[in-house]
Amino acid sequence: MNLSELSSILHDAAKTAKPIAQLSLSHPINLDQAYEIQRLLVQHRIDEGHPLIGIKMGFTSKAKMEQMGVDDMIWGLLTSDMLIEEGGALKRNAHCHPRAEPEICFKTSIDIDRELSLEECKEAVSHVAAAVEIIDSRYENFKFSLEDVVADNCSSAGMMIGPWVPMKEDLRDLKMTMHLDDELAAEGSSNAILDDPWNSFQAATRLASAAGMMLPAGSCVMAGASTPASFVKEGQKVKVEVEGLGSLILSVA
Ligand code: OOG
Ligand code: MG
Repeated sequence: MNLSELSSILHDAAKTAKPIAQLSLSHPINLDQAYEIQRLLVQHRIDEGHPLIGIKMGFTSKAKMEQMGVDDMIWGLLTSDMLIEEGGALKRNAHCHPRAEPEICFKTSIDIDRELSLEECKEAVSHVAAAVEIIDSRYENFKFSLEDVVADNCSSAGMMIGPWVPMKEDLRDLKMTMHLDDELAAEGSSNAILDDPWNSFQAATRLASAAGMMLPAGSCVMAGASTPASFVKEGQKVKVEVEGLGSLILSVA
């Protein structure tokens, strides 16, 4: 099977919410091939009328790497159909086994086509926000190798972004929590994200530009979760709060 066929299999798994066996078990792929599958996979969504709205970083915290048994940072592509507007709900049945995680999202203010310095990053962002990311591995039992998860667009499935607040130069030491209904499901510090979420944004400029991508002004960049993710159930409310940035609530329908 070629890379395009593998991307179609992953796309169908996402559309039908039916998980598949890990690709790497039957098709040994390297990381470059995995990113090519990811690109082809996302092209299906774009062709179906859902343009790119940004990128996401993954495994930028030890907590996430340990939970998923991988050892490197990854990045994926976000399309418009993944965005759940405020007041909207995640449809549980449209996904295989969705998990939620608390995140910080950046909004860019200029076109970015090269790796920026940390100082330049702060001039390239207009707003930041608390966010919930919904990840939904298209692999059975949410188990994968690094190549598998990259090919699967880093499990990207949905996101809700809280109220945008003007860019903050200091995003260190912010408490991040996630409640499922009234229960505390995850608690961490923004420092868990590569010591400083700005390092994640900088890594995003490096990885995207190295792949030849131009990130247009107004794009979203998700920094990656600081805590392990939690499975969500129909009827639940997911509340994420990031100290100094605010909070948001996502309903699961
Ligand atoms: C991969 C997605 C990782 C993050 O924030 O680290 C990610 C997964 O855990 O399935 O989104
Ligand atoms: Mg994430």
